[in-house]
Amino acid sequence: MNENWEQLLFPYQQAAKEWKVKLRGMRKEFQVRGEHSPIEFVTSRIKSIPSIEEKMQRRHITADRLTEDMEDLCGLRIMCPFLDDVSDVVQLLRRRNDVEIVSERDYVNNEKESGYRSYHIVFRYPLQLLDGEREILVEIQVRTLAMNFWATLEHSLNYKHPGEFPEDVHKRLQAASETAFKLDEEMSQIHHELSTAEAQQNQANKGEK
Ligand code: 0O2
Ligand code: 0O2
Repeated sequence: MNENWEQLLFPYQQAAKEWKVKLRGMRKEFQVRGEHSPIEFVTSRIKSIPSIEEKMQRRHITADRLTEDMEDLCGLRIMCPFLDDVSDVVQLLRRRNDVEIVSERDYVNNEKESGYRSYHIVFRYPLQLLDGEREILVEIQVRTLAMNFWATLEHSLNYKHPGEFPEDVHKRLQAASETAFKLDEEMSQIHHELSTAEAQQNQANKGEK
């Protein structure tokens, strides 16, 4: 990697590492409390240099505005087991005092034309560097396992066949996204029913004592 890129991207690499620890820590905390964790697993990536250059051109972002205008240099992804968990994770992030939320995009309820669903949050994070504190932008995408399944495969199909999909493929991918969403709704409903039944059982057991 060119030295300039390495220096520019270092804080984002560091932030990604710190946030992986924080988010995986949240999952662990639910586990030690014996509670359902709305976080199944967490991944991260630093935006690749070709992808940064492509976006700078497409969005007319100049080099001096790069770190302010490109909000996803540091990206994390939280995969949730159930649909309801997505909003729970968003609430958990909103409540934290180590982030200042800049923007939120709800592609879960407002899916993209492609069929893509996820909840995107961009926030400012005060990173501690040798010269002191620096606020950098971090993007977190929150999605269910089914949304992740669809987005990962759609992305790899797009990668192998760059450009626009043929119209019939586009429609089939939209339909596949709808099927994945129905699966999410059904699994969430089952989870809700089982949790309610368990809570009622616990209540009844308490009454017997
Ligand atoms: P664990 O204990 O499985 O959570 P690293 O920083 O080394 O931990 P790395 O190499 O940067 O992680 O990779 P990345 O892409 O950030 O995250 C990969 C993590 O996501 C790995 O966790 C994978 O096990 C996990 N992962 C990827 N796909 C799935 C999946 O479908 N289901 C589950 N449950 N996990 C998945 P680790 O690092 O092994 O830690
Ligand atoms: P990378 O760097 O390859 O990981 P833009 O980034 O300009 O395309 P914008 O408005 O800045 O778009 O952000 P948006 O659309 O809210 O989020 C962009 C990111 O969301 C993408 O990053 C994907 O991770 C994901 N995404 C958005 N739309 C789709 C889609 O139709 N299919 C899939 N699979 N993922 C999508 P990049 O561009 O891949 O970044």
